Amino acid sequence: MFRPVRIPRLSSPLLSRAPRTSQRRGVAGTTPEQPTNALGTLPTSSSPITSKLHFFNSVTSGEKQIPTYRVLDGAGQPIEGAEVPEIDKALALKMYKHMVQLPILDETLYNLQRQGRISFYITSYGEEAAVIGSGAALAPDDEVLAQYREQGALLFRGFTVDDIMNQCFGTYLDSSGMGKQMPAHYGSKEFHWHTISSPLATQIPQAAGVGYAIKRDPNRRGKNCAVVYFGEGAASEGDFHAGLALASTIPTPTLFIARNNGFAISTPSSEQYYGDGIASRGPGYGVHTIRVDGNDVLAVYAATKEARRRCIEEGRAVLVETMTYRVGHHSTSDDSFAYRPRKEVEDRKRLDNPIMRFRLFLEARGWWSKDEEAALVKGFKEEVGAAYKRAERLPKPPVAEMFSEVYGGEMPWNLREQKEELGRLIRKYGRTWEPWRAELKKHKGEGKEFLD
Ligand SMILES: Cc1ncc(C[n+]2csc(CCOP(=O)(O)OP(=O)(O)O)c2C)c(N)n1
Ligand SMILES: [Mg+2]
Repeated sequence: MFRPVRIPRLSSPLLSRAPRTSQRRGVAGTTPEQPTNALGTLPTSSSPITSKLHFFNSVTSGEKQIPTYRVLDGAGQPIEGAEVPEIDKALALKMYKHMVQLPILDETLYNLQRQGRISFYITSYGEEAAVIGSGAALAPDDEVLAQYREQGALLFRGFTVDDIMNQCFGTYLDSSGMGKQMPAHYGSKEFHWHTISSPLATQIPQAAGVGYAIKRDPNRRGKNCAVVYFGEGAASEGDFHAGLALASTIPTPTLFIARNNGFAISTPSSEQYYGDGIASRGPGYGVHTIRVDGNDVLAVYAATKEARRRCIEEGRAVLVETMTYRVGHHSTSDDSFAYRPRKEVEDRKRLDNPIMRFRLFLEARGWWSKDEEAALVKGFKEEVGAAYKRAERLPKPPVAEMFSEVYGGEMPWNLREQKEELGRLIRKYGRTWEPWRAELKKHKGEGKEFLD
């Protein structure tokens, strides 16, 4: 969990130098100048002919990187020239509360995995603003295809802590996948959250397809968009390019949100791309693009809201790159201090803490106080503690459910065969062999659907 500390104004050397996540190895050529004399165009394109032998590798003019949009400084105050997005107290507090809730939930579930009580977990430490700021700017029925580190946006929609626990413990009340998925692979028809799939980037072209389905549906066209979250690491997959190409050539309301958190497990983003981050790729596909300070919740909110508006009004893809930093280990299968200095992480937590930046903003407006903070944290800790104890006591789903609802429609022949075979084995060993008896006891109904 983050420790709240007063953070200095943005004169800190750590924040004033270009963050490691957006560093380039050198910009060699700037965008070409437009020819001053009219030499015409090629017959097949409107590209003006030039006599200059000029190579380029930048999407900005001058040897500059794409700028990063920011509203709040490191101390939570609006920066010079920034327009604070229209946000009322109720929404601001809802966003803040979810930002505070997320690391409490993460800490509990991370520790439960360390104790061997769940098999896996993945935290969002440090990315609370990127996830909640963007999630808050969407309509509750926009279709979301997330990567795996965005559960904060799902909670924001109304998924409960109990829902999270039932999924992570794989209980019979798991509404995401009826106990079939690894922990942290949430899904919800009710909240328009497509089930997380582990293979990276598969959700990106799928999102372009969902955008296309929305475009074809007269009830949703002009009303909703498909939203896809992915890491900068996932953006190295071919699927990223397939998804952007699809959404730009067959225009669809698809909103691409890259979480550039500096790492893909142990691979730093400096080894992930040579160009100017993920944002530089948007113009290549003719897609409206913005880069935003991912630790500034108001900037992420404003950028996503405007991105969504363009997406829906123009029916075209938009790309948002949120610059943030993964403060936690990649997952419970990782020890990040094997590949990055502990001090770097401690410095980031202390100097650019997204929760603290927003809290200072709220306090300055008189919308939040120390006492309210203490009560909120206490309440969340109690809620999360009670929810995991409830889930831990619940049985796993009935054994026969292992085979149902894997696919829509009729059960395919191979699953029917496997189900029959399991039934034979349970009837043979289920009552007599202790390891099978013990295993069956963990399931609701104890396998009786096969025994009777
Ligand atoms: C196709 C594929 N390759 C590799 C992996 C293993 N893997 C899981 S997460 C991950 C890193 C992804 O990094 P990024 O997209 O930046 O997201 P982040 O974890 O930083 O949020 C990798 C390599 C995978 N799940 N799928
Ligand atoms: Mg990453």
